Formats: sequence, structure tokens, C-alpha cells
Amino acid sequence: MELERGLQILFNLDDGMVIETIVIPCSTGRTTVCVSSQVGCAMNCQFCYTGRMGLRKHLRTSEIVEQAVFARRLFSSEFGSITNVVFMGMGEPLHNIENVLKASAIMVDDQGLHFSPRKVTVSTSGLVPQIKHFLSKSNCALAVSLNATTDEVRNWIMPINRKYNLSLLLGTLKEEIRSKHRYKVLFEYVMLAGVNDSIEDAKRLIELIRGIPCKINLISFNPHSGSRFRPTTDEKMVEFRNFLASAGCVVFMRPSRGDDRMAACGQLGEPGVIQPPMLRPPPRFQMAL
Ligand SMILES: *[C@@H]1O[C@H](CO)[C@@H](O)[C@H](O)[C@H]1NC(C)=O
Ligand SMILES: *[C@@H]1O[C@H](CO)[C@@H](O)[C@H](O)[C@H]1NC(C)=O
Ligand SMILES: CC(=O)N[C@H]1CO[C@H](CO)[C@@H](O)[C@@H]1O
Ligand code: SF4
Repeated sequence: MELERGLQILFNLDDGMVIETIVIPCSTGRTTVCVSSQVGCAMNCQFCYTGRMGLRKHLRTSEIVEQAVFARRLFSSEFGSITNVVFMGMGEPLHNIENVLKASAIMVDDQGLHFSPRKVTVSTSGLVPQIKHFLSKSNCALAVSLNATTDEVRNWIMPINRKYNLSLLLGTLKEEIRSKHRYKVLFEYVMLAGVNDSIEDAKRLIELIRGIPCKINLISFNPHSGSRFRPTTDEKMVEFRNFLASAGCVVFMRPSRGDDRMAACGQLGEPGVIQPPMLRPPPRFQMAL
């Protein structure tokens, strides 16, 4: 078991489909379980391995909760215990919002798994109406995958942006978070070499999130076979991080994990025979690939 890379757990569902759960220990003593909410995913983010499968089905509430229960049982002794849950496995959690709301409620309930709502994070690629619904019903943490600072780039790498653009997404967050007490959104930003890692992007990012209580997580891209993207160098990432920090942003860097074993969030599953389309990059980015 190679713990620093994350431990992959496979579950066979009643109908023969397989879902994956990852347990990620961290040197700080935190151990996070990354749960799946769907088999496959409909969002077709261009850097995502799960997205290549298309959506097969939504998981039931019990199938989501069971992943955390099992991980907790497995990790209750030898390696310390599970401290955090993130909905960042297979699927867009807010596309399966009713079951995800129920599952996360069970995870934070005193009679359930009894996690603090701050330790249970639901991530989304930016489904705006569902974000509103989630924030009105849940106190669990919300992570939004930004991954780009212009609609041009985001339309390409995260096609959901064509439906809910950056100004709508960030405007909604600004509006909805105002009424929540001491609540911070977590923005996820995957660094893709030559695509969104310039200082210009850092400047735009600062403008975009102005007025939203938040933390930013810079994520090193996990290259996998068939991917057209390359990771940003560590040096460039640090520069980007420092630029944001000097503007007063709360910013973290997350190194990639498990790249050689296909076991990291956002790249789970087996692509099927029929795959969703790869989208044409805007012309000025074709050189970066
Ligand atoms: C970028 O966006 C996707 C879409 O939701 C998200 O899952 C992911 O966290 C971001 N990238 C990575 C590798 O984290
Ligand atoms: C973003 O979407 C909103 C609502 O659909 C629309 O009114 C607005 O013009 C769009 N903004 C941009 C910059 O495309
Ligand atoms: C949208 C945009 O400006 N993207 C930038 C991302 O980063 C690359 C390389 O640093 C720039 O060339 C792009 O212009
Ligand atoms: S990154 Fe997340 S939302 Fe996007 S296709 Fe992959 S699993 Fe779905």
C-alpha cells in the first residue's frame, strides 16, 4: 500500500458497474476520502478522464454514504482516521443533487457519521441553479472548479461554461454567500501549461473573485494517456501562487498524486467505446498543446 499516493478502493454495484473511492493521507495528519457521486459524468471537462465515459448513472444516497463508511472502517486503526470527505471522485455531484444533499446530511449528522460540515466538501464544475439550491439547503463546504479566467478558455475546457458563464457563476456566488455566516467558497484552479498559467490569468483571477469570501487551491495537472494538456512547472506555479498571495488571496498549492496509477480525483474510470467529443481549442491555444 503506497499511502502517499492515495489508496484506491473499487466498489461493485448491484448492477455490475464499478465505482472508485480514493483515500488520500496527507502529511499534516489529515486523511481525506474522495467519494464518487455518479458512474461516469456528463460534463465533458476536457482534462478529465471520467468525463470520457459520459454519464452512466446517478448513485443512490446509500451508495455514496457507503464509500465514506467503508473508508472509515478501513482506516479506523492502523493509519489514523478519516478526517475529511470530498465529493471529487467520479461525477458532477450537483448533477445528482438530491442524493448528494441527503448523503452529505447523513455524513454531518450526529446520528450519522458526525463530521463537521466544514470537513465535508461538495465540488462542482459550476451548475448555477444547483449551487443556489445547495447553498440554501446545506452548510457543507462548496468547492467550485474555476480552472480558467476567461469565458473563451472556460467554454473550451469546461463546456458547462457555455450554459453558465463566469460572470453568472461568480455573481451568483457573491450573492448567495452574503447570507451565510463565516462561509468561504473554495476555488479549484488546475494549472495547465500555456493555457491558463500566465500572470495575466492571475490578475484576472484576482478581479473575478473580488468580493467573494474564498480560498484558492492551485492544482498541478495530472497528465494521463490521451490528454492534450501538460502540467505547469513547479517554478511557474509558485510564481502564480505568490502573485495571488501578494494581492491578499488565501491560496494553497496541491501537488498531483497518483498520476502513474490513474488514481486521483478527476481521472477515475474506464472510457467507453462511445466517447463524448473532444472540443476544438481556440486557435491561439493550439500551439500550447
Ligand atoms: C477542474 O474542474 C473539474 C471540474 O469540476 C474539477 O473536478 C477539478 O477539481 C478541477 N481540476 C482538478 C484536477 O481538480
Ligand atoms: C453570461 O450569461 C448571462 C446570462 O445568460 C448573459 O446575460 C451575459 O451576457 C453573459 N455574459 C457574457 C460575458 O457572455
Ligand atoms: C486566456 C488567457 O489569457 N490565457 C493565458 C494562459 O496562459 C498562457 C501562458 O502563460 C497565455 O499565453 C494565455 O494567454
Ligand atoms: S472534472 Fe468533474 S465535472 Fe468535469 S467531467 Fe470530470 S468528473 Fe465530470
